[in-house]
Amino acid sequence: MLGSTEKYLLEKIKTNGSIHITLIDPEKVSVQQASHVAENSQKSGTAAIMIGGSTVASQEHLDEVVKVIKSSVKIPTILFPGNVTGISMYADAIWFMSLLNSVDPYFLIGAQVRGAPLIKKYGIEPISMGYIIVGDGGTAGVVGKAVTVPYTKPELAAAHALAGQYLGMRFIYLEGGSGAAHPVPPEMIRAVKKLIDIPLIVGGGIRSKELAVAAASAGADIIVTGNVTESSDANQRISEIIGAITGIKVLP
Ligand code: 1GP
Repeated sequence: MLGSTEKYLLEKIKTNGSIHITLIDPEKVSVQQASHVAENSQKSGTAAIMIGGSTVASQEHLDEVVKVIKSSVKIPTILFPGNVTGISMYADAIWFMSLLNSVDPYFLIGAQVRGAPLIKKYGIEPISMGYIIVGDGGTAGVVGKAVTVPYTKPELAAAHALAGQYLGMRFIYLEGGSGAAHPVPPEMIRAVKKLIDIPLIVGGGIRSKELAVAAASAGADIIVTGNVTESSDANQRISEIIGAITGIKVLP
């Protein structure tokens, strides 16, 4: 049985084509800034707000950030945890994710075992996702002890993604690393999309509508942007990105 946030995302992809999600890293923002970014992103047409990062400053701050976002916007809040400490009882949903190319069992299944009972207790909707860190991978790659898939090996990324699908995961996330100088290349997105039948999320270094269109046209169903929200012309850039990717549909 699918939860309401997952149904909402699938429905939105079906009707709109590629959709956009705003990522807010609680470590980088004050409670006020978080509310501001969420409100503006909603106005620009973002589908949901993801909250998380590779490291979390304090659980209390995370809770405050999630609470303020929930009270500022109507769109769903989805946790994007780097660890068990990334769980907040105030969120609607959580990417229940496994870092498929980590060499550390903790990031494959250890953290999930610790987090699962909490998620159940808090009534947060888990959305199963296979997370693959590619390219230089940034902080997430180092913290998650990933053997990152080089951009020159799209077929390897695709094999990871298919393995995730066969394990029962319902979304795949290709992560180029927050602030990546070069986002995930279209050839890699295309190779992954060709092999899987589940929605594909792409993020890391997407900061213009051109880059977003390139990713969406190659097969990204969900484009995640984080850093863009910190720029002075954030609203305009997010609106442009959403305007440009809406309606782009690529079949597997
Ligand atoms: C990081 O993919 C996301 O997990 C977003 O990256 O901050 O570079 O947009 P940016």
